[in-house]
Amino acid sequence: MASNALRTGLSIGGGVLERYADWLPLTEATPCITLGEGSTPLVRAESLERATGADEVWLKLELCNPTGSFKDRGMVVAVAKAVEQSASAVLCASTGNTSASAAAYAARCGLRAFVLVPEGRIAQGKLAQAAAHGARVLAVDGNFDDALRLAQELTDQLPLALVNSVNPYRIEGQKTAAMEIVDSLGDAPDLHCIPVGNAGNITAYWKGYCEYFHAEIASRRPRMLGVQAAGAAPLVHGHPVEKPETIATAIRIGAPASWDGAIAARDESEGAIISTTDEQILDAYRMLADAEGVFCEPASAASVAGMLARHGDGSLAGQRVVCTITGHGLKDPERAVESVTADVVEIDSDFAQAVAAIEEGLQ
Ligand code: AN7
Repeated sequence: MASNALRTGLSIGGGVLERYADWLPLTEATPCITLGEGSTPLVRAESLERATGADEVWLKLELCNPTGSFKDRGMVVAVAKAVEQSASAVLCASTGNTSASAAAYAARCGLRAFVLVPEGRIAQGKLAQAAAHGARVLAVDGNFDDALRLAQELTDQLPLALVNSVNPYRIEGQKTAAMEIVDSLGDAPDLHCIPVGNAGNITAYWKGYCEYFHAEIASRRPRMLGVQAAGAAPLVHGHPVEKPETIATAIRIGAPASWDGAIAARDESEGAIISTTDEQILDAYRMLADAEGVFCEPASAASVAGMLARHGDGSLAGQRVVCTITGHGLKDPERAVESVTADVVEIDSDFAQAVAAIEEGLQ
């Protein structure tokens, strides 16, 4: 009884560990930690329905998680297991969101966090999060793939818990997003679009859909459409990319750790992994903000860019589609300022000038 009271007191409604306990590798000794992750909104996107001919397009707003990205679902499980295993510190390599999430959950659990990031190539908001939560940041002179290699070497040698998605607990937690979608819609969609970087998330969604299908909670599984950035599209080319480049820094990854998981998701679902240009990603980024009121980071817009590139001809008629929106636009404020033309009029503190600016704006 006492432990139940403690559990429900951690967050009203419960987080991922509490709500999906039956589907996660928890034991009596796993602490039921939470920052209120999961239970993210699923919202209709009518402009995307018009653009693709789909009956329904839904956006799974993973940017509404506590640290502003989908990473929290997997991180809560990985950090809970690290606590269970008496780790005193966690470590990850990251393009930014994993490090923000690791730093937050470590802070909550009193663990030290070390994060390896490619120097100068992660969005400011993400760096600010790691700093705010007191993580030690190792700014690596190299790209994400170099940082991940180093992270694996370090955790092989030192008593630190590796909380990248090579840690299977991360995938277990992240699969709950697919389960939530089925719980919300009553069944799996026809098509699921998702950005792909290190490929943990597409692997996790596919696992979640498969588990619900085998448990007969879902009557079918979706085709998975993974979307990479053209300059960082190893899974499309079929070989690693040595120098990945894209403005979508979150998915600037040349050698995805969950390579096999992504390929299995693609093939078993009869789906596809495609690439879109940075321009297509930014067009989708602006469209989501402008036409749907959803301000995501560029990498997140890749799912929508990919859907539009493949199905902008109306070929989704009769289908129900879900796109995962993985991270928040506020993570990368410089990108927003650079890539949209802000509608700013400078005026004195003067009624008549304000009215003139408003009247002009209404035209
Ligand atoms: C917003 O934080 O890899 O294919 O180190 O931040 O599971 O890697 C982030 C990846 C998509 C790609 N959207 O997911 C990291 C990191 C956003 C992301 C992805 C990431 P995966």
